[in-house]
Amino acid sequence: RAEKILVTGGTGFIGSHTVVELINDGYEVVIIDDLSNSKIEVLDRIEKITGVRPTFYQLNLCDIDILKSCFKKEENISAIIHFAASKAVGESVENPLLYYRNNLLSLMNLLEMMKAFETSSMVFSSSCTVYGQPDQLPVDESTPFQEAESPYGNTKQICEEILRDTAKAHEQLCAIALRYFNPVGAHESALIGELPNGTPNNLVPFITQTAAGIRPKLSIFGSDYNTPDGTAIRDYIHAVDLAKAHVIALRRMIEQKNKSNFEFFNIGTGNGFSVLETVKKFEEVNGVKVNYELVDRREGDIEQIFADTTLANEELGWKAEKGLAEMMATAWKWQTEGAV
Ligand code: GDU
Repeated sequence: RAEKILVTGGTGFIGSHTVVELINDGYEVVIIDDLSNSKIEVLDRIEKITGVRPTFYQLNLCDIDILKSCFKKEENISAIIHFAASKAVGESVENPLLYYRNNLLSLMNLLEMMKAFETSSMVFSSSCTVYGQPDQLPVDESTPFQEAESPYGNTKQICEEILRDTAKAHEQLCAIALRYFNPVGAHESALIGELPNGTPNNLVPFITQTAAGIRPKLSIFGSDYNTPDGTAIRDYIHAVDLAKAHVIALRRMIEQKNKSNFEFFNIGTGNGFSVLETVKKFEEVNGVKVNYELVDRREGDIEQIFADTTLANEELGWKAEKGLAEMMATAWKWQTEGAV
């Protein structure tokens, strides 16, 4: 019998890519998503890629009674991969309570379910945002958290603390937090990808929409940073590589190979690219032009961050396989062929 995995946020960007990898690895998948930032058609796309349609519940994780009835109905959920969360940095500054409620309550409700229904493992979506602007680069997992730059970032820090404390108090529970750097790119089939609601906040969807003529111009935020070309540097990681890291982390806990019942890993490539380098790579790989202008810095942005991935490489046996060219090619293929 296949292990049954609950994927919250399973119709979202990273969630959908991970569902595909899970199904391909023989897991049974149950998705919970409130569709606040994704579309139901993603289920058709997952089915098209894998031949399997996952069980789907449209519900909000903050409602513990409905969540409980879902756990009762499903029985024997072995593990949870918890993606569902609000993730727009700017919106979190304007509406912090929404972010604290959604992101903290959903995690706490799931942990209650894990206790009540003997589900032992959780993979949690964390972010490199927990580090703020680190003093030393690349940043490794021993780097202490700095004060969060936004309520969104603060929820990721607090969620990790909730996991740490809960794992300490309940030794039957275990969790792995994956600290994502900047996830981009799309599945090679172009059937699933990143589908931002409204105007994109993130760089790569803005690049692809500008190249497609949906947006007139990309604004590059800041050209006076202390970096070789003056634009900010990030560690972009392909969504499929990131999805695979989740399956590996999950298996580590199911097979009880984890070294403690709360672990955390950086998930990036280890390579930093500037915004300008990223735009140039996109143009070069796809043979299209991106209309851009250099403008002022965006508030709350850090200058540069990229990962030391030694721990994930050695402990998880995971390494990013796809480079920036493939990220830019698949993002464009998704924009032009697949976006629902
Ligand atoms: N950028 C632009 N123009 C745009 C959008 C972005 O120049 O239109 C720049 C940003 O200023 C930044 C880089 O591109 O230098 C990457 O920006 P993104 O918004 O794509 O990503 P961030 O590094 O800001 O965001 C990442 C994660 C978020 C959250 C955030 C926390 O994608 O989910 O964790 O870190 O800061």
